[in-house]
Amino acid sequence: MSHNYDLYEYKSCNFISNIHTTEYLDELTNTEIRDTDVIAITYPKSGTVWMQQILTLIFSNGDPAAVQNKLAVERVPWIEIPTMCFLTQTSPRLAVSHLPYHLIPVGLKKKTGKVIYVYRNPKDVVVSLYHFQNYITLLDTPSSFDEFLQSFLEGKVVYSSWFDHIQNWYTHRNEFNILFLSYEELKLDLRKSVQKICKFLGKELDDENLDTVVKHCTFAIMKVNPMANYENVESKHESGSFLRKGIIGDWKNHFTVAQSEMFDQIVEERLKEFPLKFIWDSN
Ligand code: PPS
Repeated sequence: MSHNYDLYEYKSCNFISNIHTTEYLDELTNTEIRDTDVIAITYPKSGTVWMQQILTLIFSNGDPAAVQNKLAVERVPWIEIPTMCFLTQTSPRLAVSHLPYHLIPVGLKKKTGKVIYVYRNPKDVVVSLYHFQNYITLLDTPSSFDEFLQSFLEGKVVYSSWFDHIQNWYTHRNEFNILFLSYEELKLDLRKSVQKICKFLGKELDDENLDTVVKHCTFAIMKVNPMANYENVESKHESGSFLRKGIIGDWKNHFTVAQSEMFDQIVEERLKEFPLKFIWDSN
């Protein structure tokens, strides 16, 4: 399908034309960061929208109206998308970003603001991104899963290499006020994960408000909330949605045994001695 979007490289990272501009990315590097800023960092398809929902609800003390009246991007914008107005938000600014470590505003590296880095097992990331590219107009449709898997492993996808992203963020973790959290932890125990996030942010919720946060952050409720499921995004076809399956281990329905073994070997080589562990299935 022909469209007006293309990937382009800026400082070793792939961005989307007409969405990201180099002028704004330059400006962002030196933008002022406030003590009260909270930014969830993710590689694409690792739990960004989930964090938009969780952060909104925590900061509204579990008020469901906060996630029912406004699109997730309007409440918790991507910092690197100029039209989303991160810079003009009032404090506390809640935001998300897929930016690699080297392009993040330098102010954050002075331990100003708080960062929550959410990561997901990369086999599920690649599957989720594959379906997303088949669905959304602004990214090219892959010719096959196998071809897409190769592109992912070579970092020839939006935001480039998953390996570089997680490694660089983790290596430089001491420069930030940062919490690392996995998609799978959120999925396996959402309540405990929300409590962990609250503790990190210094927010206290009573049991009732915590219950409301958890309820409105479940996949089932988010999927039927048009403000969270991005029903307004331009898509290539009617079937499909932003919130697709929301499970751990869907890669098993897509990878062949050979692809899985090859992927495991690359993970082992690229992440030798990397301390964060990944959860590959829900058992
Ligand atoms: S994006 O486009 O990068 O912002 O996508 P992102 O939000 O990072 O990731 C989308 C995947 O996260 C899943 N998701 C959830 N899973 C479980 N529970 C909840 N509440 C939830 N919210 C979002 C979403 O379904 C995408 O994963 P897949 O595997 O494609 O379903």
